[in-house]
Amino acid sequence: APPYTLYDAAAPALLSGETHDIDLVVEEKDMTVAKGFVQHVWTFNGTVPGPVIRVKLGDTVRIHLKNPASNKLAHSVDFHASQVAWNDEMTSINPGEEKLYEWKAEYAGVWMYHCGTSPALHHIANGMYGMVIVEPQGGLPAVDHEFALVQSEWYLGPQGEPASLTKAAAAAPAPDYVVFNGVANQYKDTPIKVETGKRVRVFVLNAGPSVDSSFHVVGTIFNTVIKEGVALTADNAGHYGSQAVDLAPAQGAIIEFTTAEDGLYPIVTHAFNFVGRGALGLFQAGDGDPKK
Ligand SMILES: [Cu+2]
Repeated sequence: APPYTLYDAAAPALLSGETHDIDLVVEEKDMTVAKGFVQHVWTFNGTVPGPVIRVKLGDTVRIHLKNPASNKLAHSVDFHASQVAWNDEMTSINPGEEKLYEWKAEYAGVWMYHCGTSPALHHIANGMYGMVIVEPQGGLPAVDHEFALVQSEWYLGPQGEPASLTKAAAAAPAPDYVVFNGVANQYKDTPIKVETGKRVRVFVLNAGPSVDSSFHVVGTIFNTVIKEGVALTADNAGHYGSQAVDLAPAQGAIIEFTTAEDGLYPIVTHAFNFVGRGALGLFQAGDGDPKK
């Protein structure tokens, strides 16, 4: 298997303007999803997850979904940030077709998008998902670092073939890997660098398809958690904090914390059976060495 491609964890900047024309091109391709394992994945714009789309409340988003003739399967897209009829914008298109899916960002938050073509379980399990960030009224306050992390599962099929629908469909799903941004352990191999004592914001989404996340960053306390429209903010009168954020499949959150000293701060789901199966990354504060 070729080496995997690192997925940049930095959150993209807010798109400028009020109307956004965005191409989502479906690409069916090989991808190294963990060291030694290649799957024939289905993607939006060639990556798993697909691109992070960041807009603000009130914006109009015009998604141009394209399914090139070189693909083998029908595909579609479902934006959870939109309010549209399922049998209108979300219908599937065949190879060689394209369609426009226009929606208005009417609610702020961290949202999932995914292919909904039957069996949607397989299209999600094989890579067709991504994150939408809708900034709230007045925008998000400035912080020092912003990242986007999408948790998801891999149910490996044979080398070079799509993920296993049979394994994904098990009543008690047992993924081979649970990963952040598509690849097992990539941020353990290449830690995400932050400055010590600076404010870090992470947009987190659990794309599933089926396993819950308990998102936790070892050695930190979240002083801000905005999850599914419910907000814990750093200025709360009782000075409450949060240690782990439970995200069922398709739920998202904005979390914020600071690192107390130079060192390493593991990124995990505290559903700990998955930490040894790919769900481990690192934030590195400063040079990573607390002793210096
Ligand atoms: Cu699809």
